[in-house]
Amino acid sequence: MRSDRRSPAYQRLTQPLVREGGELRPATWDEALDRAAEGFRDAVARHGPDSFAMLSCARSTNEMNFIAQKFTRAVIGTNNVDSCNRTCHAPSVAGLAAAFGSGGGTSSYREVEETDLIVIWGGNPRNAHPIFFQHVLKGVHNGARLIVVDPRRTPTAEWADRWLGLNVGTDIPLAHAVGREIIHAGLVNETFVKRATSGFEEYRELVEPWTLSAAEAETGVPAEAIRELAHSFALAERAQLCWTLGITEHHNATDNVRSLINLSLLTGHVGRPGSGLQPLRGQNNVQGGGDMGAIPDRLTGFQDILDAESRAPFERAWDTVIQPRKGKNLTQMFEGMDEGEVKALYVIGENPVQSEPETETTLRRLGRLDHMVVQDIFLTRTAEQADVVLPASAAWCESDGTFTNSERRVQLVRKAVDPPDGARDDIEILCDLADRLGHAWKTPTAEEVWNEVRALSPIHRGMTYARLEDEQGLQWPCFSEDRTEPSYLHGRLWSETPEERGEPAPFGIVGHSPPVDLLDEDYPLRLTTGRRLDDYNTGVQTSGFSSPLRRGELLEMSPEDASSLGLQDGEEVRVSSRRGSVVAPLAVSPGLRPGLVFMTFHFPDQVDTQLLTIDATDPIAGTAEYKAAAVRVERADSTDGKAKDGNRVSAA
Ligand SMILES: Nc1nc2c(c(=O)[nH]1)N[C@H]1C(S)=C(S)[C@@H](COP(=O)(O)OP(=O)(O)OC[C@H]3O[C@@H](n4cnc5c(=O)[nH]c(N)nc54)[C@H](O)[C@@H]3O)O[C@H]1N2
Ligand SMILES: Nc1nc2c(c(=O)[nH]1)N[C@H]1C(S)=C(S)[C@@H](COP(=O)(O)OP(=O)(O)OC[C@H]3O[C@@H](n4cnc5c(=O)[nH]c(N)nc54)[C@H](O)[C@@H]3O)O[C@H]1N2
Ligand SMILES: [Mo]
Repeated sequence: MRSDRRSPAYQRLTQPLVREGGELRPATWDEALDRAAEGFRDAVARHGPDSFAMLSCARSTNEMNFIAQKFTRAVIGTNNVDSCNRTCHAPSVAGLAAAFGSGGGTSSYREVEETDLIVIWGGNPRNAHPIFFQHVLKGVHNGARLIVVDPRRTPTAEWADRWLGLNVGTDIPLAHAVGREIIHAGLVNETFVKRATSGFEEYRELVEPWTLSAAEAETGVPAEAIRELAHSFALAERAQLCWTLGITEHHNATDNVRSLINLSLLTGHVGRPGSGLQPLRGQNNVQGGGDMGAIPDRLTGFQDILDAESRAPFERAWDTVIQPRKGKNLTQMFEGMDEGEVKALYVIGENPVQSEPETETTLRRLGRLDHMVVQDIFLTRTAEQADVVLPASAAWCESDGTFTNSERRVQLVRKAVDPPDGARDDIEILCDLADRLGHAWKTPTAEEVWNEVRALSPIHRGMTYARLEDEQGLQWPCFSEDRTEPSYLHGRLWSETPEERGEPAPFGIVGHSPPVDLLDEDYPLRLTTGRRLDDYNTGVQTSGFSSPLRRGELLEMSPEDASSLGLQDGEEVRVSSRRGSVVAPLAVSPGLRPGLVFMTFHFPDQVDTQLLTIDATDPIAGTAEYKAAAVRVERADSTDGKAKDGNRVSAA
């Protein structure tokens, strides 16, 4: 029988906590807010504003994210603000911005219904984006072909016309081989390439070595399947190229993204109805958090922090001077703790102790802080490390405001229930702290905050609450109240005149770089980590419900590997990487190819997958290579004793 590895339910936080004599104890709101503000004031006084860092909540509203970055920039005076976007789609934003000047997905959900080919590359929306997947199924129903590129035969792949099972970390060779085949078969959209792109010649030389057979050897995908993908993509009248973390959680993630964008440039599958690029964003409002400026290099509406003209309206509105330099991203904040540069951390709705790679490294870094405040709806493992814990309301049902989804659509959310007694709205807490730090911010309504967003961000200007209500949400850009822009971006690239076309989109000249954690005799299996339908991220929000379908953490392995290792379905196995080891039940899974094993990170209180993952990050976006660790799997009782035990409860 399987052991029950479900996490205990987390209890809602209803009282502030402060640390005293090493322990967290209950406190009044006044005491906790005073302590929180004092710690921030102290850090700034002793080490300057850049010793402060803010993690803002991608599950909370646009309005709260706007206030969180305003607090960071106007009250503290630093640009050190970021969110979990860093752990997932920051490379998509960086790659799209490098190609097209702005980092948003280029098309809309509706267009997936009205297209001829849908390619899902490194994503499993059947499980992770079920609403988007309904649009995919409508597209398929309307006649679109569906091709899935994923090392695992996922539930999404089960619906596909064709599944390309590639080796983890070989997306660039695969994309380059597709590009080369399109060129050699004479299927390039030459007019588009000539008019709207730059760097084609260099790209042609770059992909030339990636023949179908060279790519087959590297990726494991049969040459014939690569050829078919190339021809289908180039010949489709309209095509959608969608990707998620299989592309972005790698040490070379921005390059991965560029290699996919190259395919849309070759074929002109961008900037037209039904054709486009869609990174499916992760958390319910991670798109909005970034749009609001809760990122270290952009102000609200993606305005460049380095540009004085962009900063000026914010400085006037807030009567402050905004630092003319990029702040630290989440990855750099954690490195900055090691280096003594970051001394005070304010975490709103994030659980980095269980979501960052290499748990021990994360804990060591947090331990070096002088002051940490965690504002959450639950007492997370991260909150347990804090000096002050502030109980928040849950934005998705206990607050008013707006969320922005992956297709850039801003939608109203309404308070449906009251927060539990003792918990307070995230915005109200931020305003009380601002007040204690010398900025008399009267707590605004969500609509008042939104109107400030509209005044400062041209791409949101036309979206009044009344319009959002009447029109069931609006997509950015929305420059004026009387207009609606097309549902896809970059139509300019198809204009006849160079002035209207603007900057050409450059091909990304990016080479292959295999995963950092190399396979060898001791660690011969590739572990990739990801999601299941029934659980959410670090499990804090989903551990509380029980269902017979939920099985806790499992080590999924191909039947071939299980048989050659002599392991049975259901038995306890020890999984070890160069960083640590955990015990989990084995699930023999026909969806996995030999050499590949899979785990989630949904049950860290029982099995801490992050002891296995590697802290190797993309140099441009800062995203960690969660998708590729090297591991060894053996029967649980045959441990060599060297590895650290990552199981908090006994394996029985
Ligand atoms: N049910 C549920 N839904 C969720 C979440 C959740 O926890 N639970 N989390 C939300 C969040 S924050 C996010 S960011 C999204 C993530 O959504 P997804 O990115 O779709 O989810 P993952 O399972 O992390 O990874 C997607 C796929 O990448 C594949 N993959 C691994 N390595 C590679 C590779 O080298 N190349 C390619 N091409 N593919 C590879 C994996 O096999 C996996 O099927 O989901 C969101 N939705
Ligand atoms: N091994 C491995 N690790 C990964 C990934 C992977 O694929 N593999 N994926 C990465 C990705 S894509 C992501 S996004 C991260 C997720 O990492 P995190 O964002 O750190 O993890 P979550 O479990 O989503 O934590 C969300 C927290 O927000 C709190 N919260 C929810 N709503 C509110 C609210 O309205 N207000 C406040 N104040 N708090 C709220 C919840 O209680 C919870 O503690 O994990 C990353 N880590
Ligand atoms: Mo995510």
